[in-house]
Amino acid sequence: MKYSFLQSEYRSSSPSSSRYHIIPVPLESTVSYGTGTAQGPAAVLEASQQLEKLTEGLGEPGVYGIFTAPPVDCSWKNSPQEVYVRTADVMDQAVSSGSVPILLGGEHSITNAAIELISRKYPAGSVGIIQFDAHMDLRDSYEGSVWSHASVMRRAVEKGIPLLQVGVRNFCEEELEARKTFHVSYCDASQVHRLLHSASGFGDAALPPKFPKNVYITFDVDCFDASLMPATGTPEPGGLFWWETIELLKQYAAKRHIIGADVVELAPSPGLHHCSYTAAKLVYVLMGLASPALSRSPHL
Ligand SMILES: [Mn+2]
Repeated sequence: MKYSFLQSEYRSSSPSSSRYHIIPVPLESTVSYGTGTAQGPAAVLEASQQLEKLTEGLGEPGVYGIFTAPPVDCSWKNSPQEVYVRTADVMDQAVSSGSVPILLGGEHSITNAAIELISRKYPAGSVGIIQFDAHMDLRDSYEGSVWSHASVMRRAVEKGIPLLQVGVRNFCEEELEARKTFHVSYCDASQVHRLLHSASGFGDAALPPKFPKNVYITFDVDCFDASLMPATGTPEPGGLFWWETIELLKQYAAKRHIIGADVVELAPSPGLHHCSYTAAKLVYVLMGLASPALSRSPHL
């Protein structure tokens, strides 16, 4: 890739001395509507050059070191699962060196790598996934593939990983059923909208008290309202805007420990460079939320 994350402000530090490992995964094999998500990682890295060192309320995440890994080889022979395992290996290295892996997609199926990592590396039930998405992605399979972006969260819940979905507003009957079967928690987009205008605010934002202490955040950019994020394969109206997204992320981060994250499904579009920048800024906010508490100076 031409750029590393925020290289305009920080010299790329070594993997072992970097708290954050940015891992580009330009996979695009099962997308069903608009295309272009293979260009997502490069667009986020380029847009990150426009960020400032500080991010409001979260201090300066970059001082903890950012390492941008080479892009994961997204070719495969028999199954895209080969790509997920390869990606999980890279994430595993990051976690083993005490770093937080952050994947840049690529299509949402790359979260299968995080599912593999969680199953491989952590005791059963000790990590939950918080999914920001317009869709549930809970189909058993889609267009003949169990590795589809539309099935990725089904793979997670089948493995017993607790799931909280945020921002959903388009789904099918099979997915509603799966939500019940697998006891999925949720704060759908309509609910976010109602809470936003209620006197009590977001409260616990549907985070169950028993939800694991460690969380992995997967953020499909189509969770954002289509007007803020048109550069994605399946844009949906009625989505989240910036501040409520940040507020919800902060609520969850205050109560849980973030072990890793991904930002997926950006399909950069000429003339819509604000979308790439929005995704880059979100990545930097996620770093800030995964920072040690001491870095969160109230003055910044
Ligand atoms: Mn998705």
